[in-house]
This record gives sequence, structure tokens and C-alpha cells, in this order.
Amino acid sequence: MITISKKKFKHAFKTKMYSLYAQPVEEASKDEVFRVLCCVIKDFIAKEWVGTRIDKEKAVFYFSMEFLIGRQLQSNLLNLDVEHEIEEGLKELGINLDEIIETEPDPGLGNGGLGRLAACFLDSMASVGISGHGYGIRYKYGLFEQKFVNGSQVELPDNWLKNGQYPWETVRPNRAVVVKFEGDAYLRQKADGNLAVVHENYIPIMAMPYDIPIIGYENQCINTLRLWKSEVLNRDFAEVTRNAKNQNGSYEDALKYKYYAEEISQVLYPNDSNYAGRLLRLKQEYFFVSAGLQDIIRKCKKNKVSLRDLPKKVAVHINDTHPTLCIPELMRILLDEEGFSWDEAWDITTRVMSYTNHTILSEALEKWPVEMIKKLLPRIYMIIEEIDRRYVEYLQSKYHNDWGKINYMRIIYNGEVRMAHLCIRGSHSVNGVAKLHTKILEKEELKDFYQDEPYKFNNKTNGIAHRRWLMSCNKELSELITELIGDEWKKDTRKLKDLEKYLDDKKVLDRVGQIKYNNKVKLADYIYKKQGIQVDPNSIFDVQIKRLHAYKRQLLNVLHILYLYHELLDNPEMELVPRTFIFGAKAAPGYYLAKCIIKLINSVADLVNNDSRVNHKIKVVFIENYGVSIAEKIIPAANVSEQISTTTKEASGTGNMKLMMNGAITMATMDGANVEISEQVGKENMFIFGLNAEQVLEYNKYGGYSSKDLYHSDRRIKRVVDDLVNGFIPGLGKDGIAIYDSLITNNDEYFVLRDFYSYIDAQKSLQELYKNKDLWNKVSLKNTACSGFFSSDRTIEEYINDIWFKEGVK
Ligand code: B1H
Repeated sequence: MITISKKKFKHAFKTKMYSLYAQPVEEASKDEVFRVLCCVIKDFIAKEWVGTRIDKEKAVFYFSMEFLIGRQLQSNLLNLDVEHEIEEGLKELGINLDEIIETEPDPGLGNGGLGRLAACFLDSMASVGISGHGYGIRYKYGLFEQKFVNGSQVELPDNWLKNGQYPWETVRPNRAVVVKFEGDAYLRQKADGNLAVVHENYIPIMAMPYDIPIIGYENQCINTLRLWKSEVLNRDFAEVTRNAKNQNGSYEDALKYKYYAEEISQVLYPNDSNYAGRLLRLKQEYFFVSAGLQDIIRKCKKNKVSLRDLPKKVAVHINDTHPTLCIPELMRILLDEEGFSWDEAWDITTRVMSYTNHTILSEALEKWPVEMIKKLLPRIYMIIEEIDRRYVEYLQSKYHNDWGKINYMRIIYNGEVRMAHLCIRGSHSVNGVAKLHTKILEKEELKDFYQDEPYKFNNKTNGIAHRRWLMSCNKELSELITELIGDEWKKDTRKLKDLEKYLDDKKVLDRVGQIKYNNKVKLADYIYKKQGIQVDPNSIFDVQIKRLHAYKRQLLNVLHILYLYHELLDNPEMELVPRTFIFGAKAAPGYYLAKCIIKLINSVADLVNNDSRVNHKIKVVFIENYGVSIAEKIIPAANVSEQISTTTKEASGTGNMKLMMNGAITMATMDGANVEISEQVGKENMFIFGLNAEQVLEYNKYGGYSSKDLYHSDRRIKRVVDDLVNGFIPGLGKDGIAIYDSLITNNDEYFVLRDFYSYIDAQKSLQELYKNKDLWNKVSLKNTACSGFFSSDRTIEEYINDIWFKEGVK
């Protein structure tokens, strides 16, 4: 049992301050206080954090290129249930805990939803008490820091480790492993006539593990997020170079080797939902996959687990296709190092592996050139070829040489390795991340695979860690909930339903409104301090926070703002409830259209915010450098949650769930998990608009609709579109032309104009509801009450029951 009394804490804190910094508490900087606090907490949990249990129970290893864990201090204090003692103890030492919380760096080791989902899953695995761990990369630089210069996005490096070591991590040199790249791989006949695999002249890279504790909620369970850093081998690295490729290794070669090694974990690729087929990315993928699997095999041996029993003891989860190489890498270990036959190794591998698909966007599907894999990973390539050969043999016998189908499904085709196909073939489970998404996978995108092996497919609707996204970011609302229904909801969010008893209780509704208002005041304060814009907490806070992508349609939102601007200028007496439009979004640095849209939003913000005819009615704020810790400030203050992607394109979304849980009302297309939000809360308690999935799929069969016809036939649509190119928006310049072209010249691939009126109508209804304060607060509370389904604890229970611990894979 972990208990920390105030007295014990203060003593430990002062002692640690001396041992680390040789100074009394009064002389410490905030950063020093933060670091000492982390060390004290780590000392307290040291006994419980014993490392991974594999022997007694099954362990889950979640492989992901991204873990967007956010700040850890507050969430660790909450999960350990020691927030109060530590806050009070610090106060007596003259330290304000909230200020210390704000000094923690936010590790941006992910792009968006996929990376944050992995972090929520870690939290939930520990909180439901399973042995579930993360494997990833310790990027030296996380997702870039975003700055706006003249309204355009500029990227700065995210040097999150600049103040020294990350205080939550522990480096474990005795667990380092070697990962082998390049060289020559071939089969050689041994003296006994059997074949042996030779892999020689390779480049050895050291994978150094850095462990971060993942603390379960009030349950003593502490799991590990193990992130690997790439380094030169710990020997004289000039010698390594000599022994490897270059027989006469020079100083220069040694430096090249050092660069080669360290480059691998240098920086996170900043492309959300987009595949960049670069060699370095492939190196990253194999690097952490190989390190992680070697680590698992080592743990099994240490715990005397027979590798035949691997599927009973270990589940490996592949988070999108990025860790696909888990499949051939485990095959390699079992075949080459452990002496299993192909059939035995394949049986073990497929029973261990499971895979989640996170997107159907074609630009996100990983396909690696055969030549690249062959050169970088010669032995792995041989194994992939054999998997493909056997797969084709199977398909041939089943589909009678239907080569159209076989070529469509096989793994290696047209000089490329299709990672999703390898994942499906090599796993026992394939899941989508929301009902609609899974249905589209089964009926459209992966139809042939579903028909071939339907039992592998299943849905796991995403979820969010309600501890971070309600209990810690919105304390006031959490306290009200507990006051009304007790605190069982903290361990079982379905209990939030009990709030429905209060839907007609005027006093409760007033308090719900007051709490939202208080949160809005705090956010308004933050916006003013950070960006110098004054916003009115009485206005509707209308929030769209997510990566910038054409399919997410921030453009639809800003065109609506332009539309309102015109309407107000035309008719100054028009009735409009004051609104603050809040955006937060990073664009991938190479995504031109997305960057143009950022420029557009900032230019419209300048235009509107500085026009005294309208700026008491509409304000536009684009919050710089959106990320986890800024989300924690925005979400509790949101009235409206914009979830307006082109239907079929957003696999799930998770921001939608966070906002709903905090009482924001959703403006949505019937896309991704919005469909399930509507099932939970009822369509009448959100605002739904736009084309449905069938309509979008039907249009797409025939090349879309005609945006030009719509543009020429509708005066108000033409007006806002023309604004993009006629100088109406000062400072926009050529960026407007690219957006115009995407809408008109290139026929509006994402149906922005097609959904425009439907969106405007829905926005009008929303405004009507806001005018009725009691009704608005009622719908807000109803949303919180119905959000329990979206806890990632529920999602993780489903993964446990249907995928990881399922009979047959045990
Ligand atoms: C999601 C990604 C993604 N889907 C490639 N796909 C990446 C793909 O760096 N890359 O190469 C990075 C990210 N991310 C998101 O996953 C979906 O768009 C969301 O709808 C979903 O909620 C989230 C979690 O499942």
C-alpha cells in the first residue's frame, strides 16, 4: 500500500532537495522543486514498481510509434490519491502546487489522436490492474513547437529534454539490446545438412531503454512505458565500424556510424494520418520493434516461460501499421534464434499479434518499396517474402487462381510491401476504432480480407482516460458530480448516468452553468495572457481543436465565420448571440493546403477582431501550439464541440468524447464515434448536419458532386468563396488561391460547400438553444451523464475480453 503522510512527505522533500541540489527549499527554482518532487514520488512508488510480471499472468505489450502522455505530475498525484497531502505539505513549505504543475514539460511524443489514445490506454491498463506496458521511441525532439509569424505557421524544434533528464524516467543500461541493420543475409548448409541463416556485415545499433512509471488509479498497479533511445554500441565504435562494413575504419567512419545510430531516435515524424515513405522512418519502425521483442523474449526466459507458451503469456498489440515488423521480427527470433519450424513459429506469432487500423485515408496506408526493406533489413525481407509466398499459395487454392483478387490481397505487389495486408495475415485480431469505421473496413476498404477471415474482425470504439479528461482537468465539475451521485463514477463511469436525476433541478443546472462560466473565465485569462486577445466569457465558446487536415474541415468552420461576418455587415441589427470561435491545430510542415488554412483562420481573426462593427459579437482565437496541456485548459471551458469531418473520413475522433464529457454540446456530422455519441446522448441533444456515409460513398463512386455548379448557382456561397481571392481578407495573399482551387478547380473533395447550408442551419438551431440558459445547461448535463461509455477503461476491458485474453489465444 502506498501512503504518504504530509509529515513524511515534507521530510523526504527537504532531504531530497539537499541530496540533489545541496540547498534548502527556499533557494530552489520552480524547475528544481518540480524535479525534487518527481524524485520523491518515484521513491515512494519504488517498491511497487517492480518491473513487468510475465510469469503468473498474461502481459500485454502495446507497440506504438507515438505516446502523447502529457504532463505526469498531476495525474500521478491523483492516481496515487496523495494530491491533498502533497499540496498541503508544499504549502507549508511556501510552494504553490499549481505553479509547479505548470512548469512540467509536456512530452510531445505523438501527433494527435493515435498517440493520445495510446497514452489513455496505458492509463486504463494500469487502472483496471492488468500487466500492460508500452513500447515506443524516446524521441529527442517531439512534435515541433508551433509559432505564428504574420499569421503563418512556423515550426521550431521541440527540445523537451533541454533542462537535463526527464525526471520521470529511469535509464536501464543493463537492459539495452542490439538491433541489426543492413549487411548480408543468406542460408548456408550446416555440416549436418540442415540450413542455417547467416546475417553478417550488419550495422549494430544499441537500443537503450528509458522507463516511465504508469500508475494505476488507487490500486497499487504500476506498469511501464519503455521508450528506446538509439546509440552507438558501447564498445569502441571505431572498431565496430571496422568489424562491420568498412575494413579499414577511419575516424570519419566512426563519426558516420555515430550519426547513423543517433539519428534513429532523433525526431518524431510530424505527419498525422499521412505516410511518408522515408528510409529513416523505416529504421525507426524496425528499431523499436526489434528492441521490444528481444526484450519480451529475454523476460520470458528469465521467468522460465517456454516460448511454446508465448501466446498464453504475452499479447503484442500493433498500433496502426507502424509496428507491423513485429510479425516478421518475432518469426525471425523464433526461427533463427530459437530453432522453431516455420509452422510452429507462424502459429505462435499469429496467436500473439493483434492489430488496430486507425484510418482509411489512402494517403496514410504504409507501403514500403521492396528495395528499401531488402537493403535495410535483408533477413526480415526474406521472411516477408516467405509469408507472401505461402499466402499466395493459400489464396490460389481457395480462390482458384483468381489473380485479380490474389494480386489485390497479397502482401508484396508491384515492388511494394503492403503493411496492412501483412498485419491482417499475421494477426489473430483486426479492429477498427468506432462502429462506422469498422463497418467501412469490413464492407469497403478491407472487404476481401473480411470475407476471407471474418472471425478476425471486430470493433473497439475508442475511449478516453476520464481521470485526466474530467477528474483532473475539471475539478469543479468533478466535485459537483461527486456531491450529487457519490464517487463510484470515478471507478465506473457508467454511474454518471445517475446525473439524469438532476436534469430538471434548476439549482443543479445553475451550478452546471456557473462551473462552465468559471472555466471560461480561466480560459479567457489564459488567452489574454498568451495572445493578448480579450474574449467575453459570456459569449458561446465554440471550439475546434484537432490536427489541421482538409478532411477535418476547419475550412467549413471559418467559411461559416465569414458568412456571419457578411450577414452582420449587411444587417447590423441581426440577432446574434455573441460567439468566440476557438481553434487549436498544428499542420504537418509539408502539408501546403493545411498551412494555407491556418493562414486563412488567422487572417479572418485579424479582420473580425479588429472590426468594431462586429467584434462585440464575434471573436476568433487561434491558440498557438495546441497540445495535451493546452487541451486540458480548453476542454472544460467549451460550450460547443465542432466535430465536422467529411462523413466516412474520421475513423473515430477522441476529442469529441473529451468535450462531451465536459458538457460541451456537439455539432457533428454522422462520422466516426459521433455516431455512438448520438446513440448515447440522443440526436436531440446534439446538432447533426451534412451528408451521411451512404451519400458520400455514392458520390465518391462517380467522382464527387459538382462544386462549380453550386458555386455559380448560390450567391452567398459564391460570396464567401470569392473572399478567398478578391482581397477582401487582408494579408491572405496567395494562400487564398490554393484554398479556392481546392474548392472550385479541384471540385471540393471534402464536400465543404455541399455541406455548407446544412451546417449553417444547424448553427442557427444551436444559437436558439443557447438563448434558453436552463435548457442549454440541461443538455450540457445530459451530455456529461451519457458520456460514461467513452471511458477508455471500457475500451480496455473490451480489448482484454475479446482480443488479448480471449480463449483460444490464451
Ligand atoms: C489516426 C493516424 C495516423 N489515424 C499515420 N491514423 C501517422 C496515421 O505518423 N504517421 O504516419 C500518424 C497518425 N491517426 C487517428 O487515430 C484517427 O484519425 C482518429 O479518427 C482516431 O480517433 C485516432 C485514434 O484511433
